[in-house]
Amino acid sequence: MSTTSSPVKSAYHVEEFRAQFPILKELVHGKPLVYFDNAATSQKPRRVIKAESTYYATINANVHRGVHTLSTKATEAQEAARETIRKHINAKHAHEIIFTSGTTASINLAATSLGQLLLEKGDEVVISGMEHHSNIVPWQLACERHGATLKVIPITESGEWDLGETPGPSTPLREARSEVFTEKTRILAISHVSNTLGTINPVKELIAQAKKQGIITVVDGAQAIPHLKVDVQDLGCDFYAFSGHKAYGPTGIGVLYGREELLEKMPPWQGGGEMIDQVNFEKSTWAKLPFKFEAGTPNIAGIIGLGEAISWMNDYDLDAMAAHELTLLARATKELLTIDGLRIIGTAKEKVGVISFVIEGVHHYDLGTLLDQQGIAVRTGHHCTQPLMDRFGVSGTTRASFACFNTMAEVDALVAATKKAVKMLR
Ligand code: 7TS
Repeated sequence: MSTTSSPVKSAYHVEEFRAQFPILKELVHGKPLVYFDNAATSQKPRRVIKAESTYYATINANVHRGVHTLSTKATEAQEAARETIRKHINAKHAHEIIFTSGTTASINLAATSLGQLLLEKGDEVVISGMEHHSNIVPWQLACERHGATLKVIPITESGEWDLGETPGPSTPLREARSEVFTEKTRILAISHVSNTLGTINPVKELIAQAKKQGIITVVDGAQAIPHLKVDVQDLGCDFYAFSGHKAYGPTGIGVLYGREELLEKMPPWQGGGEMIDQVNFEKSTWAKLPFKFEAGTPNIAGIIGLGEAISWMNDYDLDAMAAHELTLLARATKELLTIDGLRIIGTAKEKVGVISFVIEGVHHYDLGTLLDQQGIAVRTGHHCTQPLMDRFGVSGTTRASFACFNTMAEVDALVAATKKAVKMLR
């Protein structure tokens, strides 16, 4: 379903991006929409919207089930999307790409199935203190089921993993890491990029350390896929989870990449149609990968839409998009800090275009409501990271998260509207 639109790889023209997002023409409270809630869900370019509607209008049929023409076409379109995604994250095999309903489902699949395969009483699962609830609760449940313990990497004041020293190419992670991993550690589950802080974590280094000890690694890539070029083989992770809807794709579709060798060993997590080889009342056997983990009719339109979103991103330059978002972040950071009593939560050196802040004497909900009245959409609250809020001693933050189509003028509008709101609320 991919189109032949010409790539824009040179200078960054934000208007060229804006023209592709129909929703940006909407007015909110009579004001032009300023959409700064991309970390919750990104907006969708016309090509993605069209790919879904074209699917429904011209080839809608169930996949891998019929011999009729439409079923064959739907199957081919779905499997082409799987290949697009495989290539995008550099997985070795297309059957290592499992379609789920989103990151949450992907991590639940991993936690349930890996838990059953690996965890025994006394074992440990390590996560970090900046995880989204989706990368905490499934592991808690798995630990409860198998008598294992959940351990948490602490977070520094700047919003980075506290591993004893700053990791980097020239400063290899200290062996002090063995405080994080013990001989009982079986699984490491960490986010690539924090949804609340914007921190880009040194996942590759920690994965390398974990691998030395035979620990299985699961990466929550929900916030990385929209901004970073991800190469799962280079990262060395065993699993990588993400959602379509945060990367310009549709809602209700996500991916769990898993290394073939492990997926082969893992038990299915849901039973139903298409995930079986043979069923009889005594015992059933399982379909080959990836279908063993894809019970029931998949979100075919969503898969095709996600494939289109990935193709769309690849027709542009993800690095240029991320660099543009970082210029917006730099301006927002500088200007928001001129507001008396404003504190930024998440000041890591390596960040994507996400800024979370609190303002003395101003509740984030009140600020969010006043910003909305100016047409500015931000997220307020705990961002599904309550333990992280506790770490920073706040009940919630206001978060602006940038995408390729946002402009400097919009950042200035956010800053002006925030200043105005603060005057009203204090
Ligand atoms: N992991 C991270 C890092 C996330 O940011 C999110 C969603 C999830 C997992 C769950 O993804 P889902 O698609 O399955 O819901 N984060 C946010 C957010 O920051 N604001 O709204 C949703």
